[in-house]
Amino acid sequence: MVGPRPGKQGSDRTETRVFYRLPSARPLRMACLSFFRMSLDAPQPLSVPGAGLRFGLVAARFNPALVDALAARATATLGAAGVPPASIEIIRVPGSHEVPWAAQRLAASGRFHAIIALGVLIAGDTNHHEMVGDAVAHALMRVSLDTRVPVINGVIVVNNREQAEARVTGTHDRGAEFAAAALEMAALHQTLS
Ligand code: RBF
Repeated sequence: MVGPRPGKQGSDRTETRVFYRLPSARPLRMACLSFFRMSLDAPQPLSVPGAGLRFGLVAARFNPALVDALAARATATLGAAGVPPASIEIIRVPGSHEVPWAAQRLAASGRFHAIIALGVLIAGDTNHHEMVGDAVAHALMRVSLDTRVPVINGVIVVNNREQAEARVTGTHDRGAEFAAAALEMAALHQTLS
């Protein structure tokens, strides 16, 4: 709000109309972005012994090189924690949109302490990837709460391939982070069951 405009100089008339100045688009956009941007302050992974824990892993086949790398890093992290390969069941689905259904089937089987759901959604000409990403996130949360089996949302939503590579094989190692979260939640699931 700018406030009431003073009257013309030399005039005793004060204009009472109130003027609002529209904010320029840039600060507004920055405010929205920082409001919706998630923190990057990830926790230090706990050292959770993986022996005796069983994991279901669902991976989309869309963007195969990226999703395969996510899956490889996730399974390597589980292995390093002592989870034998036989305790990790991997199933593939066409795309990220199909991941929640498969996660639901695995979770409902009662055979796993945690499920890891992996996919990479990259923007095309539209915001389709954001819509699918939102739907998948909600569905995975629902599966987790309905079945009481922790489900790790490892479906990455990015604007371009470069961002995806940075998160999968570059400066970040999301596959390892998802596996670390799965180990922690699986142990918690075992303790609280
Ligand atoms: N699936 C993904 O996992 N990642 C993608 O980046 C992706 N992009 C898509 C783009 C379009 C235009 C369409 C139609 C589908 C895409 N899918 C993607 C596949 C989607 O998750 C799902 O498998 C299909 O829509 C079939 O339900």
